[in-house]
Amino acid sequence: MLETRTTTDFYLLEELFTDVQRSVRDTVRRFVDREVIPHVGRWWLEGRFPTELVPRLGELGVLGANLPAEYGCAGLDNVAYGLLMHELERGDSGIRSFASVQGALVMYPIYAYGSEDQRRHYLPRLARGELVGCFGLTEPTAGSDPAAMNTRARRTGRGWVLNGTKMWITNGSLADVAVVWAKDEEGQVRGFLVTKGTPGYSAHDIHTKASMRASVTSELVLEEVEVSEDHVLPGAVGLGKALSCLTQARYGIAWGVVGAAVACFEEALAYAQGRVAFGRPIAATQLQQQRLVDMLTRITTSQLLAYRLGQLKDAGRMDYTQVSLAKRHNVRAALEVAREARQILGGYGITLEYHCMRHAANLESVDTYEGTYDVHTLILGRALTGHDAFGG
Ligand code: TGC
Ligand code: FAD
Repeated sequence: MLETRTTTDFYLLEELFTDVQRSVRDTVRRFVDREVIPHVGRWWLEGRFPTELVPRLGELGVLGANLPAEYGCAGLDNVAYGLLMHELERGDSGIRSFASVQGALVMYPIYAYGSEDQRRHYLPRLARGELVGCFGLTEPTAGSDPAAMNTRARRTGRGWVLNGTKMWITNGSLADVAVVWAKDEEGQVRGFLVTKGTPGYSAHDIHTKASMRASVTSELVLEEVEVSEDHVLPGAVGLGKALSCLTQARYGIAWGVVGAAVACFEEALAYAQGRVAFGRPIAATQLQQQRLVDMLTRITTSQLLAYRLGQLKDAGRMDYTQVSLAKRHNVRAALEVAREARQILGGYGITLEYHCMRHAANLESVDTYEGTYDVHTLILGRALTGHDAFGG
């Protein structure tokens, strides 16, 4: 019989990883085993994101880990970055979301579209976890179609005035700095940095979530918020710039969700071996073996997609439709694995003493955010056929 770790590395990807990639993965794995997994069920039940972990995430170098060392980041390659996302989400999707938002949706746009002063000011502090960021694109009436946003930016003699509402914003009320997307008077989308305490800016948490409970999700309200010219991201002009940040976050998600799936699979396999029904372990029944084989197939397929995507990203050859395919496939595969694991655990599977139900509930959000399964279908459909089916 195969060892569990080997089982979840069925195609021996371990052999392809460099020493640095393995070492990064193992460091984050130990952290998650010791500091996340023993407590996360309680945080989830309490509906609390563990802010005490933020400095630890900074020390570990996971925040903006694939951005350059000259800005205080770890400067990792994208496979190492993917492996650490995998480990964080093996703990909980909410912990991975915190790191995804901070790195891919806040640090990346400052790095890619900010001024040199903005980079030097924000990136080292965000990397250390001294500052927290959030990313405000979605609105109450514009999620899948961000081009329909209503948030407006009006130019004044001294800078800009922002008005609007953003919805479902991860880290919203925790954030010291929000990357806010708004349309200017010509209808051009632009990115702004709004700092906590700016008059007219407030964040209100959403408390009724039955998913992503160990994560802060907020509404942002902007009422006549004045920002000076040095709070504008000079290169962030056009919707494509906002969408390019999503590509970075979706890349991390394609890796991360495999970690959640592995956690569920390992739990289900161990449970099936020990649980006896009708005088034999349920692992000895054909039905449960089929479930386990389907789960392993989904995990292995997802691992291969993520790894190859990482190679393409490191080679500068990844395009956003490839990211859509991996995000769409891997999240749905992980969700199916979590649901199957929950079935194998029977009644015990619905409790927070086990992990699969929490992962399944979280993955419902992951399937929706960063482009729903449907939206990625339409992105890929358009790329394949040349026909834009978003409106039809
Ligand atoms: P469209 O014409 O497709 O695009 C406008 C311009 O942008 C380019 N582009 C991209 N560039 C880089 N990365 C991408 N992913 C890109 N997608 C498009 C595109 O080539 C075009 O460039 P140009 O030069 O021709 O102008 O614009 P559209 O309005 O038709 O867009 C449709 C659609 C569906 C593709 C897009 O709006 C979309 O992806 N919608 C989903 C929205 C979404 O994912 N929101 C996520 C919000 S953030 C979040 O959920 C955080 S969750 C927490 C966590 O991450 O952990
Ligand atoms: P809608 O766009 O209203 O979609 C509703 C349904 O209609 C979906 O099934 C969708 O697939 C379908 N649909 C939409 N368009 C079409 C079409 N053309 N054809 C067929 N079907 C269609 N956003 C941020 O900006 N920053 C964040 O940090 C952030 N964090 C989030 C955290 C959580 C926990 C959640 C749940 C969401 C978060 N979001 C964030 C928002 C997220 O990106 C949106 O929820 C997502 O993009 C979908 O938008 P929507 O909820 O408005 O759904």
